[in-house]
Amino acid sequence: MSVKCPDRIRRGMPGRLKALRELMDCAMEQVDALGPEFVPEREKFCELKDRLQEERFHLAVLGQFKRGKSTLINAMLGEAILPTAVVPLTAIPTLVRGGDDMGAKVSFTDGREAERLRAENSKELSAFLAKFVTEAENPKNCLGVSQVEVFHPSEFLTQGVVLIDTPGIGSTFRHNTEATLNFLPQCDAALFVSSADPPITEVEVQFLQAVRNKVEHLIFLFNKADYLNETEKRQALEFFRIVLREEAGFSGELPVYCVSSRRGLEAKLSGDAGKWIESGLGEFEKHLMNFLVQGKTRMLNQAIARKTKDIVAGIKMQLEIMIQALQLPLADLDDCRQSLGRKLGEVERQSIMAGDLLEGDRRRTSEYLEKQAGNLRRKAREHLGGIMREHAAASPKGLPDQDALERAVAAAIPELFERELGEMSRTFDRRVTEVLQPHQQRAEELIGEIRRAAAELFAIPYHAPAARDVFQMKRKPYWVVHKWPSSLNMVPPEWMDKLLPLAVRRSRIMKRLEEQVEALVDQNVENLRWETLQNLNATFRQFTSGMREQLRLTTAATQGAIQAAWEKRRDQADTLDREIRKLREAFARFTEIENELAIVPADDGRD
Ligand SMILES: Nc1nc2c(ncn2[C@@H]2O[C@H](COP(=O)(O)OP(=O)(O)OP(=O)(O)O)[C@@H](O)[C@H]2O)c(=O)[nH]1
Ligand SMILES: [Mg+2]
Repeated sequence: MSVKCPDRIRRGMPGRLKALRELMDCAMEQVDALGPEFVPEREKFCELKDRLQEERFHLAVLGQFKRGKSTLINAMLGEAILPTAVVPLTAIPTLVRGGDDMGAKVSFTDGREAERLRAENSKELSAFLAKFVTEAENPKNCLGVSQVEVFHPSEFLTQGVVLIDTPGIGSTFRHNTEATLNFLPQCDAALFVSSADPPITEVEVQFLQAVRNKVEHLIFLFNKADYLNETEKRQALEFFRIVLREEAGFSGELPVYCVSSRRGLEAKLSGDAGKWIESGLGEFEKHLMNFLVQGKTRMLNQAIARKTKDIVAGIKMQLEIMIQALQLPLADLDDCRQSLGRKLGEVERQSIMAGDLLEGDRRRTSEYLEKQAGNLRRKAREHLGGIMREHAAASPKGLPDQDALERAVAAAIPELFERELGEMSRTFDRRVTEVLQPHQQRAEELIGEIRRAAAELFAIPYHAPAARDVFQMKRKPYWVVHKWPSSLNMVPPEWMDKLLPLAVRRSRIMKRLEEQVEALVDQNVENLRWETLQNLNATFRQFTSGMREQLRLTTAATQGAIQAAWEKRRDQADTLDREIRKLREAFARFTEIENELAIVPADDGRD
């Protein structure tokens, strides 16, 4: 369905448009009317609009087990969807997103087909989820679930927020804490849930110290307020704030909301607005909505408005070229065509050279990865070897208890490699961004050269292309639950072992164990190296094809404008005046759109 262009733009009236979306629809309607030369611009608008539509705000709910994280999400949804219990429960990170219907999708680590459910009601959905996300029904994630997505038509979610329910930290499943820490950089903000029973613990303080550097925006919730009277609430909150400042190292204004998720959920279920306010969640929700509108949405809208403006500037330039070309004598137009053709040939040669330099940088970055993998291998061997030696030293006769050792290694591996995965990804993110930056600049210069050459030939103003976003390393989401190989294949002692002197026996056992640990290290490092290499290559591939496409589009747009004008001159000499008038009108409308884009409201008019 085509959306109509706002009247004031049709009529050329200035005015303040409310929504960026509306402006983009308007620009699309205009390019449609201009004809097939502008199909690539239309596609670019569509792509930006999809991004605007799909961009999601990742809001993680973090905290120690049993603080009420899942109950809080249920209260915000207004239905008991996520399983909650009095024992440590949520074992798999669960993404809750907006959808037309209620349902879920469960993905698995081995790539087998995802299980899906379209639920009739919250009870059915909750029972389905319990089978996969709870420690009770899916102990130690024996079903190999990698991620669970829940879809819900709640108004809050359709605003573009994805709530992420995380496994509680500090439970007996230690690698859950590492996994949670590693996915933090991908969260746009987090809600940290604590409560008075017991008061904030050492584990929470340590966790918060780590979170502080990884998540830019944190909002604190002090849950289960219904257990406390007013005086106790004040005391508990004061204590919580002191710990946040003095132990966890936070400073400045600390947004702490005292809430009762249980009461909030009851209020939503019974439709009691007063009780919802009393639960403290009303005020918290208001704060959150404000924060969302002012934070990410504003940044995203501004970025999209900038890009839209850039496309509009390109369109205007094409229109100017066409207008000029339609007015030039045919012989001059031919000269311009040839000069531009020569310039484009030159830019093409330079872009091939730039491609070779980029390939060199890709190779150097892969070599750097190999070096990193080597360091990690050494580090992991030392760490696990240390555990092995500790066991040997602590056991009678220096012969390690192989079962106990296997358990210790199995516990240490996910912890070590989850942390290293996070470290390695962060190092690579930085490195790849640094390496690609000059290439990006060079590509932009080449695009600028084409535009400048056309502008000079046709004596029209030159519009520099807007700088693109910083290109970043592609990667899989951290919340994918990794399966780190961690079991030692114990070699049973040979009969002759028993006959050997103790020292020889000990040395034989230790050697076998060392070989086993090395094999495990190699296997895990190889997994990590392989995954990072795939991401690295994918990033460079996408960067190269993206830049080539940009150059191709700029070339095609400039040449296309001249070619279209040339053909019109040849075939429709009698209607030239009408054509020029039409193009000038279009030019004026795009100028209007450009002006409106400059004042696009940051909140996209969602209020
Ligand atoms: N009184 C009271 N109990 C609550 C409140 N919020 C949650 N609970 C209870 O606390 C228990 C734990 O709640 P969950 O939502 O499962 O906690 P969680 O943080 O998701 O726990 P894990 O998934 O194990 O990390 C449940 O019995 C809830 O009913 C609250 O505001 N007040
Ligand atoms: Mg939970």
